[in-house]
Amino acid sequence: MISMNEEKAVGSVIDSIKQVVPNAEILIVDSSTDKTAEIATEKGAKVIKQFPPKGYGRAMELALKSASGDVVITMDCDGTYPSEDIPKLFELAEKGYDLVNTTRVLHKPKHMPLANFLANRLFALVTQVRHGIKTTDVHSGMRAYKKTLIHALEWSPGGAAFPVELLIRSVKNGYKFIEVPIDYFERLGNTTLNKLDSTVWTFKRIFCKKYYH
Ligand SMILES: Nc1nc2c(ncn2[C@@H]2O[C@H](COP(=O)(O)OP(=O)(O)O)[C@@H](O)[C@H]2O)c(=O)[nH]1
Ligand SMILES: [Mg+2]
Repeated sequence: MISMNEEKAVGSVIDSIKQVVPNAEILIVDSSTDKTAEIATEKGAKVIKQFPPKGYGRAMELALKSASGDVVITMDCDGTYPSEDIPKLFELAEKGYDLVNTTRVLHKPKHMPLANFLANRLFALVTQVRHGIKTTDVHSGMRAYKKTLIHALEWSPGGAAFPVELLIRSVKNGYKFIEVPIDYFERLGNTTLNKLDSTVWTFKRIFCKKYYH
């Protein structure tokens, strides 16, 4: 996970992960000024401090590259993703999928504003048309990645919407991809999402050739 000022959520998120996969390495790249890192450390997570914050993408790249398992599962540190689905993602990766994406938006989740739901569906539709990738959610934060994939490709983590690139670049490079539906819960604490910036970067990452040479 990556975290920035998630002290309201981090404790319960780590507890829920430990309940499902007690032996998993829980690693957090933290850029907080609040008590997130202390709580996470006390709960047994490995915390890598990245401060001052360098943005979602750079934190996520560091987290992905620092995890030690052959399969790395990402989630937001905000209580929105279902920890109980971790084993399902892990099993699909073990079966041979290099990237197991999840979709939150097969139906509109109760706790996702309508505008966000429609935007997510649009981003995925444009990705389908442009790249031929069967997806309905290019922004999901819950995924399983094979370690080999993470280290084989060169990423551009600067700027918003990095999950879009993680997905498209992986599939365009021939890695085996599958997507499964998940529940999406109400967020604990406040979002850091800047909608305009995220939208602009989403289209840049879908269309600009320099991201996929
Ligand atoms: N380390 C780090 N974590 C971040 C940064 N920006 C966002 N996050 C974390 O990334 C995750 C996704 O952010 P969130 O605000 O939930 O965005 P949303 O899911 O699009 O609403 C959360 O766990 C945030 O705490 C950052 O600059 N550095
Ligand atoms: Mg979130």
